[in-house]
Amino acid sequence: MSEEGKNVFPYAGIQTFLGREYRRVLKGDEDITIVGVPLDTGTSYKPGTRFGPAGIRKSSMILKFYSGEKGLFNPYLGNVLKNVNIVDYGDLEIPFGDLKSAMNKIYSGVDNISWSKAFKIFLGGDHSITYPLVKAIYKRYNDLKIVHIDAHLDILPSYGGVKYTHASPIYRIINDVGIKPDNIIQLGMRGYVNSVDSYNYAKEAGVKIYDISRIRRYGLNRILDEVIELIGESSLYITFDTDSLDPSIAPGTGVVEPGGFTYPEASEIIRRLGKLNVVAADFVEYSPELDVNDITGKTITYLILDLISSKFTR
Ligand SMILES: [Mn+2]
Repeated sequence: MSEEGKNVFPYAGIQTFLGREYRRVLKGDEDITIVGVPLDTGTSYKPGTRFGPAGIRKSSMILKFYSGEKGLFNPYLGNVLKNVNIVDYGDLEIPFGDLKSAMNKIYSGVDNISWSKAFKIFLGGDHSITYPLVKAIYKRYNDLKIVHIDAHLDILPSYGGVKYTHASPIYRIINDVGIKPDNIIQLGMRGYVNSVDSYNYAKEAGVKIYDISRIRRYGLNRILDEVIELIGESSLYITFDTDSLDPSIAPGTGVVEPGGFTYPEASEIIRRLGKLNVVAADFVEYSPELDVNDITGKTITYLILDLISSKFTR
């Protein structure tokens, strides 16, 4: 199978998502553009997500060998992503230590490439990046709805006096971007880290909250039927926090919470949402330095594949 000069093996060559082309100047023929957003200045706890995009690329490299024009094969789905043009844009250029400036750079960085109709996947980065990402996407899709998959509500007005943090993206999306709370659906909240004030704020504002206990009590598919009905034909943005997953399959994140989604649960959510009019997604809070044997990176890679294979398999 070896082809001379092509670095076909997964441990060889430059690391990009699935080993696909690194393309800094978009041409307009891309189906999917992968964009890294390396930042951890917004974290309130263990840092390291600035290495997230590189970590996901590294974890995805094992699939390089299988990921050519013929696409990938899955025993259940069959062939997927055949002739789907996936490119890796590399990372947005953003500073560390100056969160306000980082937010502006993320917004303008995405705005600069959003002429391209390609489906965009953003690799975080801590969750503060979702505010400028959504701001840029909303500019092009003003019917945008949000599905937020997370252990945490992320809806604090500020955290210890700091406005732009990974605890606040949903608050910023409502109050600074102007997305109506009832166009935001939250899945998977659990644990003891969420404050009663932020929960009450979200509830009263009209955010649709499906905590993980409710999802399990009523059944994932029944809840998803409801969620899919709420979204309808609208453009959809998915923001996926690594800590929505159970720590046993996702130790590589700063704020772990027991009792999270299993991979089959998260996969089912992502694959069903992938059939809607999803226009962009982010996968945030992956911290490779906290990972074990790339378990978390591999799980996120698979969820990204679940999303794009669901969306692009017709
Ligand atoms: Mn979060």
